Amino acid sequence: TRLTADLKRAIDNHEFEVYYQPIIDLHHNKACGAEALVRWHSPTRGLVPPNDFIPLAEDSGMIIEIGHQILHQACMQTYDQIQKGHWPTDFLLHVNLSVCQLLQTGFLAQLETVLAETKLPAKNLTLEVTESRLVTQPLLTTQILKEIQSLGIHIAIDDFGTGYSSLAYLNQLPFNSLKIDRSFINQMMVTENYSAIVTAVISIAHNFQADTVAEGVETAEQATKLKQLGCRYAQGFYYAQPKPMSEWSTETVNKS
Ligand code: G
Ligand code: G
Ligand code: MN
Ligand code: NA
Repeated sequence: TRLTADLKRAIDNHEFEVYYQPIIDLHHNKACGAEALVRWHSPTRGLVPPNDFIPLAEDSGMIIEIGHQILHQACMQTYDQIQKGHWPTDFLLHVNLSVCQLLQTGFLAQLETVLAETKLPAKNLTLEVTESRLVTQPLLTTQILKEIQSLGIHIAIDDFGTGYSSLAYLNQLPFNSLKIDRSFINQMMVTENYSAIVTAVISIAHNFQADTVAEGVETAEQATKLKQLGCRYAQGFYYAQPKPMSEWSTETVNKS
């Protein structure tokens, strides 16, 4: 198709740009990390959001090369920000990973190469994987995630609570943080049931010595509630939209 051809050209021409959305430490009300969210600058289509091309990239296998470019760009820019003193030395860069990237042969070597080339320490990198995508190959993905952790890279489970995986499976899965899906955060103020779900996720994470990141925080009331429930980290439009590195500068988020 036309989209496939355009996407191929986009890879050759490096048309992808990483945007960053701050992740706020609710204890200090400042950014302690950021999630990398890719955008495609297409010469004919304009700025294309990931939902419009990541699925095709996954089906066609192009996600392998696109994912590599994204990871490289994000690690390079993060190292640069830390070097310049704009971001703290313990800043956590979150990069989304498709399961097909995880399962490609030589992925571990690719990770090590990217870190070596960009000089970003492994401890500054968190890879986000979507829970519902892992269950297709549970044993293999668990094994690979453990190997990734052994490099010093952290694992976050994205969209947690929306998939069909069991809590028994979670017990097998290596992870350093759970990202609470924004549908729960959204409903939390409306329905007591959702507030109970958020409380349960935070409790599960604590039992696994893992952190929780609330996604899609849009109001001060949600932020206050999350603090009361003991959630440590949050991201969402209340704090900031995803934005290109050129718009980040040294600005910090200050909201209580
Ligand atoms: O930024 P936006 O809200 O449009 O992102 C939509 C979805 O696209 C998110 O759920 C996110 O997981 C996915 N996504 C964004 N950037 C990347 C990326 O670099 N790699 C992969 N695999 N998915 C991404
Ligand atoms: O699936 P993933 O969690 O990676 O998705 C991140 C997506 O969520 C991005 O597309 C980003 O633009 C979007 N997003 C970030 N903050 C908010 C928010 O506060 N509200 C909503 N509705 N979407 C958000
Ligand atoms: Mn994510
Ligand atoms: Na998510």
